[in-house]
Amino acid sequence: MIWNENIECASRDSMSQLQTERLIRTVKRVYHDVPYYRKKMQEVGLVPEDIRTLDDLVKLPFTTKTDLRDNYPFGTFAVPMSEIVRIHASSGTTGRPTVVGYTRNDIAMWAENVTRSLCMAGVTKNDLVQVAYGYGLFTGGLGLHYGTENLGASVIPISGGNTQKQIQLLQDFGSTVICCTPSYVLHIAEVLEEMKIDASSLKLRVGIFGAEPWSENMRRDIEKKLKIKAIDIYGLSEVMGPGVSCECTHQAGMHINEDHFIPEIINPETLLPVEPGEVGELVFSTITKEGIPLLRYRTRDLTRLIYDKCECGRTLVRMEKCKGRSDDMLIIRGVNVFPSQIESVLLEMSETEPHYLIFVEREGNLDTVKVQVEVQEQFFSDEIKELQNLTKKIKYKLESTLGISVTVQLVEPKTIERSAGKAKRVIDNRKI
Ligand code: DLL
Repeated sequence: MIWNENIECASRDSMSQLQTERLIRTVKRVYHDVPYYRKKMQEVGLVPEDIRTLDDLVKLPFTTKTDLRDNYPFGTFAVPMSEIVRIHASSGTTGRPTVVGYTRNDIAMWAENVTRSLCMAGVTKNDLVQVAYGYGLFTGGLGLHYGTENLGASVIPISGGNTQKQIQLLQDFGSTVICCTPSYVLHIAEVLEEMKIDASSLKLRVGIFGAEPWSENMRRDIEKKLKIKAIDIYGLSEVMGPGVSCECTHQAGMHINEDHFIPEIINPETLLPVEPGEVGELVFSTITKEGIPLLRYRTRDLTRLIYDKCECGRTLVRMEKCKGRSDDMLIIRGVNVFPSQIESVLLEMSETEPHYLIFVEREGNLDTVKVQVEVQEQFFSDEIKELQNLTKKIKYKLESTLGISVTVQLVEPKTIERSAGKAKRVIDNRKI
């Protein structure tokens, strides 16, 4: 089902017209209402009247996470606090979190976008949706919650963690949809196996997974273990939360809700737009948000845009599964390495589990990478020679994919810490 056909299947011309009108309005608003934006525009000699078409977007300065942090907590809000009905904040591994505020209209707009996403994933009002993203300052739980209610499906607001309880509700309530991080659902699958519960005895049919990068190989693994369709959902708190884009059942890229968010892809070094279809950093301008509108926000996520019409009939532009983040990219002895490449290799192996850690150290002037990965129970034999052979095999595959040398350490199943939210997979101990 398509939730809002007029928009989701609009012609490129009418979408561009709508985006242009909304962009012009947003630029005027922020110039007048947010001193931060006025100052930034004045610095490059821009007035709102300079922005007349979508092509003028590139004239606007970028906004970064640092800009939001410098104006912590509410400095970039565009409305008085009396209009703000909800506040969320991004986890932020270091320093201050990024704070976002929503007006009543923003909450309704967010719910609409998540409802569209659920419909893309094939969820209907007859579904029971177990929301296992964290509820709280993180946008995952409440974002999926409002979208599910708006669709008219039944929401089970269990939040993240408490895996035994998750499984009990999957069994007793017969949840048909689960929403959580891909790493957490793999943990649920693992506990199901330990409890000797056959996944096909559950009613689960769809999973809506996001909030962290995950590879195609991980998708296949989840689909096989849980016998469900695994759908990728994307979003970030600064721009709204989950539902900025989502895959449809064709699983061929995530449709961006372009009537609210204009995407651009730039080269993160030159900051210039890339050629259409090329990979680069995703940048969003919000064109309907009231609480905290963002102009040209640099997400740091790397992807590319697909403009062809999708088989589902939607014309909304699609973004490919995120390749990683420009700031997650590891530079190891001058070579660019993405954690997602390592994940892909590990998940192709039949002997390993999808649980791994990447350690980066600096010894003298040399960077070293160690990949720690769990081995499946049946392969974790006491025969040292076999384990040595497996280590060699993984090392060879990783090295030929990445073009750098790595050390591989096999560990026993279930020794790497599991997370109920976003998994932390890279431990970079270099002091640079
Ligand atoms: O993670 C919002 C969200 C919640 C999205 C639930 C999907 C599902 P933040 O905590 O602000 O917001 O983190 C945003 O997470 O810039 C990406 O780097 C990453 N991310 C989110 N979704 C995906 C995805 C939420 N599907 C940051 N694939 C983003 C890859 C993702 N990375």
